[in-house]
Amino acid sequence: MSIKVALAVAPENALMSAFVVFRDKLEHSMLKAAKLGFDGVELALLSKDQVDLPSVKNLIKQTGLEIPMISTGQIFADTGVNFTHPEKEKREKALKDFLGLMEVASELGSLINIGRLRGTLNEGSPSLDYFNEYMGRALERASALGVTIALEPVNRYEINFLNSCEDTAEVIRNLDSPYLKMMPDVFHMNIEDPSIEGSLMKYADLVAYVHFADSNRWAPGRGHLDFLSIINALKLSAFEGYVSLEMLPFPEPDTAAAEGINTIRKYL
Ligand code: LER
Ligand code: MN
Repeated sequence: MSIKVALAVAPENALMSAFVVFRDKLEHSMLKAAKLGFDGVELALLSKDQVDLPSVKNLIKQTGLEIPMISTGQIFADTGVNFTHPEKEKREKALKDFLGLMEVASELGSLINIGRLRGTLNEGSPSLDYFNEYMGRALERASALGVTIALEPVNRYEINFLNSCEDTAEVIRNLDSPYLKMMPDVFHMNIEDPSIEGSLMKYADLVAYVHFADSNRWAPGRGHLDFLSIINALKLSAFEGYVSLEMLPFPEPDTAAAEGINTIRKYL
């Protein structure tokens, strides 16, 4: 497998905080993505009840697309539950919903991400212990199901820990599980990392999946990130996997998707 390209999509009732290009019936999104030349779609989900597995499997057959990633930020965005929440009930709810989506990932052969769902570190609370406990429980299930969790560094304006690839790599190495990898997002890296290309190469052994958006979170080509150089760094580090366009649907979804894939394909 070389480098493949996915598009982030969500069901039509998805929250506005989902950074997806198509917010539509999965069938419509997948048919459009296939026509534009994507290899897969990343599904942003809130709960496993949103997915009718037999019909998704049919769509995979019909379109030839893969579903390489189930993203889980909406679990947090919907009700604020997360792995470090001071209330146990909210931490348990975050884990329960996450494990439900992990079953979907297992059925579809997808990775699953943890971004905002990890929560924040709160002074005077054992939030780091909570994080380690809930990550440990998530990883136990991941190993039983054979699903890889991709931990995403997210910039400081959205979350207060694991902002850079360096921080995230250290935590991944400490948790020491073959089912835990990293999902760098070049939008966040542009804020947090000393060098996007440098980090992609330095942590190549951990990188399982990469989010692409330009510096302004519009389609690659609309901002000032150098995607030729970023893609060359991935190639130099022998990256094999998906880069996924997780970006704002501007100026409107069809244009964003088409521009994004055209820019990326030119450099691949
Ligand atoms: C999610 O993948 C992401 O990149 C976050 O910025 C969402 O807050
Ligand atoms: Mn992202």
